[in-house]
Amino acid sequence: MKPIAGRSVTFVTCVADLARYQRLRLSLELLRNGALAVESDPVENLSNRYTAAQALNIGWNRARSDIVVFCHDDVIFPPAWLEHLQSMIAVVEEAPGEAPWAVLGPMGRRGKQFFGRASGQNGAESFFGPLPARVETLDELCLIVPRNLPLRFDEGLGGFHLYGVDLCIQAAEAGFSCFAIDARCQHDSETRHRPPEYHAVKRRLQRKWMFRRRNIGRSVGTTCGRIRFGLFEGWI
Ligand SMILES: [Mn+2]
Repeated sequence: MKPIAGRSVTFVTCVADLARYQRLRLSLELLRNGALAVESDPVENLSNRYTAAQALNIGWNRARSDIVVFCHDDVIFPPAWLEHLQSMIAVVEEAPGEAPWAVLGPMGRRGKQFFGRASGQNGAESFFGPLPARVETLDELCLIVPRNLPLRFDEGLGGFHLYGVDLCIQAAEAGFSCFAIDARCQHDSETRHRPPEYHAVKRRLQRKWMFRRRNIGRSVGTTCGRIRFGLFEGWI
């Protein structure tokens, strides 16, 4: 890969709410981008015609940058975010003995432990270090990938949940690493409850990985809870 300072970045967002997206867009315009070339590529989804995976794959497939950042439309980036990203990528790529990275994000989980840094609606910051940290899964609020990663979001899962968890599992199965990084963004998520759709997607994810896992264990920790892949887990 090129030195991080010379890489370009595209921000891809599945836009379900224009007011939220305007705030995100403003934060992207205010990013101090140094040597990085930055562009924003919203995928309009006001009428819900796409699932999250479909919308984000549209952006991934039309991106031409070195790095793609996928984020919720209710995320706001602080002005120095790209500088944090740049220094975290440098640390991850210089770490000895690690598999190449596939997915990075500001919040993730390994086993029972959270790793990352983010702030919520009230501005309260969560920090779980040390960072960067290798994780099993990352939260969908923000996912960072090399554009030429030979993977895509699984459009068979449907809905708007767990597509990042699935991408992290795909990455592990393909021999890549995923890391939580110290690159805080603000997530103005309104709800913490899991809608019925979450459980339907979770069952599809469990069925998908029940028998075809080689590198991941019998369960993964996610920022929404533990997902087990044992026989019958997908049906209960
Ligand atoms: Mn959100």
